[in-house]
Amino acid sequence: MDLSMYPAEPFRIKSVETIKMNTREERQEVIRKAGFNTFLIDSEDVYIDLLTDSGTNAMSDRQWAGMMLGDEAYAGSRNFHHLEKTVQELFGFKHVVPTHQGRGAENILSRIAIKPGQYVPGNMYFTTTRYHQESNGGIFHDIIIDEAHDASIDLPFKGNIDLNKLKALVDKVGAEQIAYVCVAITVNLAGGQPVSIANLREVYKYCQSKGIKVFMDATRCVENAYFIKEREPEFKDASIRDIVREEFSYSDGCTMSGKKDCITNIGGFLCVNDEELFTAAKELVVVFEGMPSYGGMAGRDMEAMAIGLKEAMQEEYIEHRIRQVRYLGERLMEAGVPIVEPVGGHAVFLDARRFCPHLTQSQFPAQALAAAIYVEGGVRSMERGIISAGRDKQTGHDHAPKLETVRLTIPRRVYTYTHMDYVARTVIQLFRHKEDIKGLKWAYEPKQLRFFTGRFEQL
Ligand code: PM9
Repeated sequence: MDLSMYPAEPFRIKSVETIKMNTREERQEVIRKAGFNTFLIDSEDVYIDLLTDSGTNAMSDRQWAGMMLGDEAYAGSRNFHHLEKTVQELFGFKHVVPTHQGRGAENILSRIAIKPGQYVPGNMYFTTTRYHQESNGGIFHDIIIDEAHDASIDLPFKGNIDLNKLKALVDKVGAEQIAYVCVAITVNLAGGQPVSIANLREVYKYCQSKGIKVFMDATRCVENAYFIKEREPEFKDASIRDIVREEFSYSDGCTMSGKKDCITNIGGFLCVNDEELFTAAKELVVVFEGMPSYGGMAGRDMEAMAIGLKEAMQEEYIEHRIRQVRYLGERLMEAGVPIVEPVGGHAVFLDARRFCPHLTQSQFPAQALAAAIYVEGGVRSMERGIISAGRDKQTGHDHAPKLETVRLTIPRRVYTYTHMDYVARTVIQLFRHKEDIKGLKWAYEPKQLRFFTGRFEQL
């Protein structure tokens, strides 16, 4: 192992939170009571929590100090102005509409930009994003490159859009039938895979020629920028800040879940350049979120978000972040554990099809694997396969994605390399007796976003 590949933490620890491990027998009882759904386990019963990187970040001393500067006025909070100015400077968009989290921004964008029956092409679906698009009459259309659906293909920019797929859709339905193109940077469900600047450029150029708007899902835009610096020769000497600005120059706006790359625990925003869309967004934000100067966030949260976004642009921070995730992935690969390759930005995705070859997709291998990992070592992960994909809105049939994965998601600045070693040991140990993992069936299936609260029984 080349240790120089894994930089030490670029921070020291000022405040700690004790974690403890329960027994295997206790965990067996916990998972049964949780209906084999890791979302339904109490945090107290988890040793290492890799459910998500969303809102689970450790804030810095500067962010906590900023919390004390919260201006909790109902309207015109100075923290909003700080956030607005920070986002305008770092992202380059004209207007910023705050929301309580990412899906608040997705709701507003979908309502103002989609007419029923229009298509919303995107580089792989995301659960909440597609939900809002579909509930506003949109039709999601996947335009990611084919390779992104194959866990074992290793490509530098596996999140890229296949321009030919986009062109084929536009030729078939007409440009006026495209609400906008939604480009996620990085692509969560493909494994946190990045999109190159070359791809963003060609997609935007084409969309402009057809009068189609491009909106980015900016949720992990800083992680995407790191991969561009690492893998796109044109940007090897550019700063992360400049690359982030370059990314957004190929779009008309974005939605942002501030709970990821803003290194905070809550918040989000929508950015647009267009004046009419901005007016429409401000009209709707008061219905769903709050005044356009707080959008469901407290003043202190907006302050923490403005500071966190600037911290996320620091080169040492993002290098450690990406390499720590890669460290876990490489420990697993060395032991022959099948994962989605290459390792992406925020998580290591286990390939449940190859991990549990004795289970068919209709026996929910990824859901079963996530439950088994919890029992094995108190590590909480998340299913990202057939359960997360939900049902087709028209036919009611299950979407059956090629990627059937379990996500080990690393919160920002929370765990150390030693924690990653523990997680790797747990998964490797389970891999050695993987035949013991039993399939699952539904006990309760919620109507929407079923993965959050669904319950299962062992077959
Ligand atoms: N992502 C995640 O764990 C939390 C909700 S799903 C378990 O990955 C993208 C790319 C996301 C995302 C949330 C949202 C929604 C939009 N786009 O959770 O509403 O990864 O802030 O953001 C989660 P909010």
